[in-house]
Amino acid sequence: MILVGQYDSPFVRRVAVSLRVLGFAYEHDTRSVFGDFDAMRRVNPLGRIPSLTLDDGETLIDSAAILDWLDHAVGPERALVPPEGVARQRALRRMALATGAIDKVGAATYEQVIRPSALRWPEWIARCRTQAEGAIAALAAEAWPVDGRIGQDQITTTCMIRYVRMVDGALLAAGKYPALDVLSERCEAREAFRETFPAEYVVPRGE
Ligand SMILES: N[C@@H](CCC(=O)N[C@@H](CS)C(=O)NCC(=O)O)C(=O)O
Repeated sequence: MILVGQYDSPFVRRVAVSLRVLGFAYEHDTRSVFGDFDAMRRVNPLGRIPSLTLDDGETLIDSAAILDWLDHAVGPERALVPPEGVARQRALRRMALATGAIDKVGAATYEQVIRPSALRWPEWIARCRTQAEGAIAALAAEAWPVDGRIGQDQITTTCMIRYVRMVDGALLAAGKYPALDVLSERCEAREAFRETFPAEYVVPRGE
């Protein structure tokens, strides 16, 4: 399998961590979704990451679809999202909050970092950050497990935390949400997270 996309994308990273936790081997294609845009569009018509090219040559796009494929491949006993009931609803809600926070912080970051400064829209940035703050506070109020098997809700939320800390640290300063600090420290200590840890956020910068 070939995973396309760099680990500073939390969507790529949650797939990479899940592949490792579930014991799948993969090659890593680290071409940039910005610098190698035309090549990326040949992999995924949307020109986005992540993509996962399977051994039979088929390419899956969108992290949620890739994670769904992985869960089905390993079966309900090992799946990272519980197969049914309240546990599944809870996990899906947490994942929606975490991916929603990534979307909103991402939108604000593209506006603040990539877009030329003369074209930036402060009210839009503030709105996106408010939405992200709501999701992050809701995740901080969840009762996170302190041991046991790791699930996709913990993987996705930990990837979200690292991403937000790289691009907009004030939203998730250490100590602001102690429950998220504990979750992040516990997960980031695992091999699958250490081996995919993004040191910095690499995108073209607007003037
Ligand atoms: N819903 C998609 C979102 C993927 C996404 O937003 N990827 C970003 C990187 S974090 C990207 O490709 N950005 C480039 C662009 O959209 O132009 C998923 O879960 O895979």
